[in-house]
Amino acid sequence: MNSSRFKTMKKNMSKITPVFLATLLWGCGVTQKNTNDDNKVHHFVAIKPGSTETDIIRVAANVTPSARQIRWQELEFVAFLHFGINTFTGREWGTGTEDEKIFNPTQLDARQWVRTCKEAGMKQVIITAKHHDGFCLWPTKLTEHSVKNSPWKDGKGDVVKEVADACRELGMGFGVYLSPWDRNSPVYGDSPAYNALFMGQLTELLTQYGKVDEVWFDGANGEGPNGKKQVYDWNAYHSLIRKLQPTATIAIMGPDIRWVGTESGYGRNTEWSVVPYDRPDFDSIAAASQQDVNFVPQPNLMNNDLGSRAIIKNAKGLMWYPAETDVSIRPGWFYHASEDEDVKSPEKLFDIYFNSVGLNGVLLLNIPPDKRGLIHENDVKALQGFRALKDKMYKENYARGAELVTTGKNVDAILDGNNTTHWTTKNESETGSIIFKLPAPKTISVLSLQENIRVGQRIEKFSFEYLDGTEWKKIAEGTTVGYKRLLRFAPVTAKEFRINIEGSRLNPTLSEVGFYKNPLD
Ligand code: FUL
Repeated sequence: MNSSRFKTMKKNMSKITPVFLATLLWGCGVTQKNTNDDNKVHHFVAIKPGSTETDIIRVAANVTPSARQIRWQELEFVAFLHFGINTFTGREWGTGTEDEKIFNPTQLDARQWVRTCKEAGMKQVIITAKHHDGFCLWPTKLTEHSVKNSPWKDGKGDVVKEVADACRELGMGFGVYLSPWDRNSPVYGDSPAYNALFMGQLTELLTQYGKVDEVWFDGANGEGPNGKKQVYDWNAYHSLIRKLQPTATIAIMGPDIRWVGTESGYGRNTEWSVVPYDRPDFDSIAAASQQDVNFVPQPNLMNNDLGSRAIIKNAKGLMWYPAETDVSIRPGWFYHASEDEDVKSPEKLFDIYFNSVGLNGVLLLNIPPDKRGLIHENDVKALQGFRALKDKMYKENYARGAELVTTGKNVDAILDGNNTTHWTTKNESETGSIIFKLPAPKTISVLSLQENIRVGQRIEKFSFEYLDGTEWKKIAEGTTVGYKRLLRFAPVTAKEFRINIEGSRLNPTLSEVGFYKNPLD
């Protein structure tokens, strides 16, 4: 890990409150029903007592994502929209005592938000329906602290509805962020009463706005040692979501998607989507024949290694729990005019893209609408610049048209544009290679690899070479691939390239391969 990344992790760790940590350590139980077509649960697997390391690796290689996790992973790039009372106070964490009257966007246009996101290449947006300050962006019946008591649209407006409608109109996924920590609610800390209120808020959000594709539960909680102690009923929240919106993914304090562990936009070089899960009552739960399984996510999400052999060899169970990399386009999560000149450049966003989507993650990029209720011109410009870089890079896949020579089988699958078909090795081989003989020499500087995650995540070590005369020379190497791995390197001009899979958990797969030229070379 480079030192600046380490600094970012440390900075973020200092923001993690004890309550957040305790919540993470406690974990979140959920009853999850399998939604895979084949009617077998493969995203939670119990390790039988007495299993050897070889047995565990075999199990790990066969853990696969649920249908909702596959849908989410394929989105690749999702927008976060932090908007609310903080937009009007300049705070990042509101106190909960703000007057509803200060919420007054003058030109709010949710279509502009969603269109901007779509044009940037995003596939889904997540709106902060309620942040820690408790102010609700929809006219909830459950508190007075909402848009209905603001001057915006004479209290008749509903931001959540406008965003949901715009998403439907523009063919984008729609998700809600609902902060469990609520600094306004008088019943926060009276656990049963607040849990009932929270379930009521969830019910409103999940029944009044059509299809909801993601529910994002933040783990942050800034209550100090003398603060209110709310015991969240995660189990009940999760079950309610499964009932009301069965296809929605539940992120962060939930079973489907894990926080990558930083808010920098930079994931791990080795990123496993298969991680351990353990809980004390695991045995009795596993006895439920894996049809309904409670689980607790592996707690130390900021560790550098979550899923290597050294980690999983002691696991009691394994689960598919992929990483989401969240970061803001500005220094803050909410809009502050003072940060208008600090919007991340297209080049920085491109770098983040390689370090999130290109490291087996989904990039959740926050774009905070401003006081007018519009995405600021500077942010729009940065997103357009990013999109242009990405389009330029992906315009031509230089691997297309190559003659392919392999030690494995079904090699044409890697260039068929379909990530559900794949190349693999023969017999039980955990290693293999593919040679690409291009029709003419080409200059490339980016390699894109994809595993077929429907089969699992297996590759542990790979390298990439080019033929220099009669000698193969190494260009790049890596460990995990997962859904997508992008590697950048100094431009190389050659006619023949070779991918070597040097280590894998059972037979490796490759569903798609791309050779590209980085527009920033
Ligand atoms: C954190 C929150 O405290 C921030 O305000 C922001 O919402 C971020 C996405 O998550 O935990």
